[in-house]
Amino acid sequence: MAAKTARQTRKSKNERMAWWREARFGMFIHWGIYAVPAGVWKGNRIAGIGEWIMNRAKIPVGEYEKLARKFNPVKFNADEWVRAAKNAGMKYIVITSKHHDGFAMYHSKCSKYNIVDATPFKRDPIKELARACKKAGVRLCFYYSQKQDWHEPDASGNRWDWPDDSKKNFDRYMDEKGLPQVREILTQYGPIGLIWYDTPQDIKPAQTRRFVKQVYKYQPNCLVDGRAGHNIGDYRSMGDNQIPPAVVKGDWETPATLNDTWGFKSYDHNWKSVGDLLRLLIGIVSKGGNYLLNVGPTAKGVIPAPSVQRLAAVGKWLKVNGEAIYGSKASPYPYELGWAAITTKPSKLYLHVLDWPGKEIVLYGLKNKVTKAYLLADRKKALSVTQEYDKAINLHTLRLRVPAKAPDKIASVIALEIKGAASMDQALLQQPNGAVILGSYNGQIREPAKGLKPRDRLVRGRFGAVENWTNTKASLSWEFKLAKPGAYNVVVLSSTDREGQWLAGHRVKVTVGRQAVKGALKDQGRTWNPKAPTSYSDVATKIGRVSLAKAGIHTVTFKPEKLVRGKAGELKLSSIRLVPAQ
Ligand code: JFZ
Repeated sequence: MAAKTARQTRKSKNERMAWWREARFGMFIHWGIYAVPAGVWKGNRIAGIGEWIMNRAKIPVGEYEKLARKFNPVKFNADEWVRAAKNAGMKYIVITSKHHDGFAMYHSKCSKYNIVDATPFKRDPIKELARACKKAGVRLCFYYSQKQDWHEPDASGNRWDWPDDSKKNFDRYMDEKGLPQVREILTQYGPIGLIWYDTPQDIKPAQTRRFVKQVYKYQPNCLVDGRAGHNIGDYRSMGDNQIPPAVVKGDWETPATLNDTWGFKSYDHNWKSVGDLLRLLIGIVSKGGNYLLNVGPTAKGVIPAPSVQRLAAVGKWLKVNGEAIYGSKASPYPYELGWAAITTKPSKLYLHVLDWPGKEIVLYGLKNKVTKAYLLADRKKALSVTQEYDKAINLHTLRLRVPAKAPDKIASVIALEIKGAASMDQALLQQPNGAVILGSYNGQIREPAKGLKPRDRLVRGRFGAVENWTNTKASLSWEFKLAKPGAYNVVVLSSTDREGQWLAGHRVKVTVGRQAVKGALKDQGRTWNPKAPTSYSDVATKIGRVSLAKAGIHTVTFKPEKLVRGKAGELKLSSIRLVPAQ
């Protein structure tokens, strides 16, 4: 009567989520027999993510199966893998127990297509990993591809071997392989932190419910991710490498790559820098999420050295600054500051300074009294604090005396002890460095109520840009609070598409109060958009200069005047920036 016992011992949602909310940072491991071809099939480099090679190259099951015989990860060492995670400061590991290729990376009793029965390795690495995790105090979790299984005629995804969808009986697949395997991974390896289902595709609600119930039946306190399907699950999974532009309420997680693939590819060396990784971690946590960062071990069982090195550097930073990450909650600002990011705990605010201004740090908008301030890298030394309030423009200003040189090249964290829960000015504030960042995601869309076809309406894109500018009738506008009157350059940032392509020539108009500037978009420099996968960049165009005589609230409106058409797609507006013209 497992189900009955389960119901009796199930904790509340908050209790079940507690470890995960504390953890904030986990290791994803994509490991399978796709690491043998490692992105190359019959001498050709196959584009796309490595674990999809069977699908991308349309490899028949009979041929792909032979890879198992070549899979012999003799260098696999569970303790080393767990040490890499631990050194990085990661608190949980999510490993692919079975990916879309259908190959079980553990000893499955209901399918011979598994690492113990089908490879010369013959060991069960998951058993070894479970033991190593237990020893090190890291939570073990499993990825399981519930809907796609390219090895099975009744599951989804393999149309090159089995093109006729009408012959597929997914319930039969579930009963014979899907559900029994989920039972196995929940009963063979001790307590499991969470099950990471993926790509639900056209799964039916009843089928998703069966997969989710199967988890709770065997481990009532195990969590289920948000990709089980039909919004069932314990937390939300963002798209791959997708970071929301601002705080998102509720529990969520971003799965992310260290280079441009999940499963190992021999020729993908596009590693994110330690700085990028730390900014991503801080960015995600400051918006309320967890960061699940991937490694793709080789067919020999080794996590690539460039991954291990970068992870160790992240861990080194966390040793000093972990207090600001683990168990912390989102920023009280409804937008990104750019130069810094904020995380919070009861009566505490952590200011992660990304662009160190030297000597004095200024923060606008905090209404609470600050009772103490110190660097996490130098806790014993109190920083001197002054707080002012400008009644005329309703602006709170906090000043901190700090060392001239940043204690950390990438991110230095200042802890602020405050009275009560953080209370923040919700207006969009100019930043103390003078920058005014008007992100598209919090701009107000204005378009005619009539006369626009539904397909011509603006959309808020996944990475914060406002997209689908097919007409010149729509506009985007913001109100912001200016602290420093003066002259400002108006810069438009627009996004490339996923291939890094960008179209020049759109003529746009930006109105600031009663002043208007106009110009055509041209590429004057690109920066990688950290909210999006590696190939997306923001392209900057300075289109003019305005002069703002008065502090206080101002209105900015962006409107295209003439749109060009081309292969790279329509305009995607990321943000408007006002930059002090020295
Ligand atoms: C899926 C898998 O297909 C992939 O192989 C990898 O395991 C990844 C973590 O998840 O791919 C997805 C799933 C969802 C999105 C993008 C890729 N999404 O929502 O943007």
